[in-house]
Amino acid sequence: MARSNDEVAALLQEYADLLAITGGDRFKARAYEKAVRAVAGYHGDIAGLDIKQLRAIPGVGKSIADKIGEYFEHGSVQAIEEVRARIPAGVRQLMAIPTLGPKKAAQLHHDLGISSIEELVDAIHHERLRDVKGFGPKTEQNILHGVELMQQAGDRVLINVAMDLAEEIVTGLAAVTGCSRCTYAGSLRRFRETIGDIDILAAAENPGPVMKAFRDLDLVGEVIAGGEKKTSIRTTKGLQVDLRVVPPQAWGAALQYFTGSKGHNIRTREMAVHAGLKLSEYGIFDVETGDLIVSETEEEVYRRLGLPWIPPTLREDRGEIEAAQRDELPELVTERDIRGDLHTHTDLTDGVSSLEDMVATAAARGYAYYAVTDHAPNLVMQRMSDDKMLAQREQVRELAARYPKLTLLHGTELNIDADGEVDWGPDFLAGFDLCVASVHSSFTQPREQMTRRLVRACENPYVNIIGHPTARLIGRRPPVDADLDELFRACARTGTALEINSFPDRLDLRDEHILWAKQHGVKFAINSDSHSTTHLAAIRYGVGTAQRGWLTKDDVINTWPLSRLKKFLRKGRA
Ligand code: DGT
Ligand code: CA
Ligand code: CA
Ligand code: ZN
Repeated sequence: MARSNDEVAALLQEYADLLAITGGDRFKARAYEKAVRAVAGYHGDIAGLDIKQLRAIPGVGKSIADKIGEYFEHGSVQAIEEVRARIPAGVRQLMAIPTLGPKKAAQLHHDLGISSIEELVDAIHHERLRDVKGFGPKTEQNILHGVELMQQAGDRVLINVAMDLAEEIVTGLAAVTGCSRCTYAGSLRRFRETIGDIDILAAAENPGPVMKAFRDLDLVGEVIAGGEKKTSIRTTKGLQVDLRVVPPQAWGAALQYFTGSKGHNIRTREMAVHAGLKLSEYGIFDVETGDLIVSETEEEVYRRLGLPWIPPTLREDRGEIEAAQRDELPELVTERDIRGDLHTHTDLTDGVSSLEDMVATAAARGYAYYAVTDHAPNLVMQRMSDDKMLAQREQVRELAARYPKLTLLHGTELNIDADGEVDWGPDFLAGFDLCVASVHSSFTQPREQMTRRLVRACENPYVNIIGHPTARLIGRRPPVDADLDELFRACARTGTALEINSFPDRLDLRDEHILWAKQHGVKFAINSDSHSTTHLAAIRYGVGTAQRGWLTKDDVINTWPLSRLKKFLRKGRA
């Protein structure tokens, strides 16, 4: 996913929101929203395109292409600056509250003169919102929750944003003469779902040239602190990046230290102390003599503590030290183990790539199987019909002939309605190779109803996978409230897999829930939920999340050979 695509998509989204609140025409705002998806999902880097090539992107018309061109040329777009200037900064802050949205923010500003988050919270506490049309006690709770979500997310960024940046930096620094190793550490190496800052580690006898190259990177907005061994910068987008340069012989100890987590490191340091050793970022030392014992590789560091090497995704002090001591660390699922993707979309619904392109990308990834699962009709805006679905099935069957090594599965993503029913009855459902079923509406149902709803979906013999089970959007929508114990039991009992949705703003199920579900004997599917050919590669984030949930290959149905998978998909069907 190219960074400039994301930047432009964010800019267009902001414009669409601004248009919505300034009462601009709705049609225009919609057009911008469509362009947002097209640009975000575009298969190449749009920074290299001229106006004509930009216009060739479906959903990008002349005026949008011109604005994108203007952005690349001048770094800003006048039309957007103008609407921005018409809206007070405080109101723009309100717009960002996920559960409020641009229109309601504008309404509150207009009717009550609210122009900051503090004023909004205050107004809610004084029940002043209730006099405004369309606001009631429930909306108030929702808004407060949104404010909370926003504050929790703080300045952390989604993992893909940090990863794209980190990989760019690592590539740049690794090319510097004298740099013998370079990698990212910290929460990113542990694949946490959000990242506070990026930690980069490099090895060089002489740190100077690496430090200089770092400060000179294009993405540097400001240097926060610079020293001989450590430099911290803030990128032009506001994310902090710390670089440490260590001598090559201290690489292992430094990598272990800066990978963290803090909790894990406290445990390893205690273990060292008990053994009469001292563990620091420079190595393991004998306390009495002060002699350096080991430091060059992480394996050596762990071995000296009497432990096997512990994968970074487990280093959260959640029992990994004890498991390592017993030599019972799980053999974690890896990206190479994934044989196929079981939840993907095409431009027949809200995807931006054609069926042909999606399948070609899957084949190029070396997948053994691949499921096309476009949205079912109850998600009305996707305009699906029985006929369209059947026609797509024909297309899928025809396309299959071109890919002898890839088995194409025809599926759908059903909508679990408020009562736990799905879009079609058994006769039509029986025609699919597999069905994902997800919650796409009534997100705020009370716990009991939500639990019953999800359990009923599991009991449907045609539902194979519960898609993005908690429906959360990181920093934007809270998870649904359900009794997860009951859901996990239902999954295990009925042979329904839980999805680990790899989309970086979902990562749903999340790590802790995965660990918990695994204890119930639940199986999982790590899916990309791709809406573009560029999204298939995001499966790495799902795999990282699965690792954080201690999953092995056997826990994940889309690592299985096709024959075993097919048996699982038959579920309770007649
Ligand atoms: P983040 O940046 O909030 O996403 O999380 P981390 O884990 O990347 O935390 P960060 O950047 O503050 O530090 C990177 C690693 O360096 C951390 O995981 C462990 C190590 N570290 C940093 N400060 C300390 C400390 O005060 N004590 C210990 N034991 N380790 C530290
Ligand atoms: Ca960090
Ligand atoms: Ca840091
Ligand atoms: Zn979905």
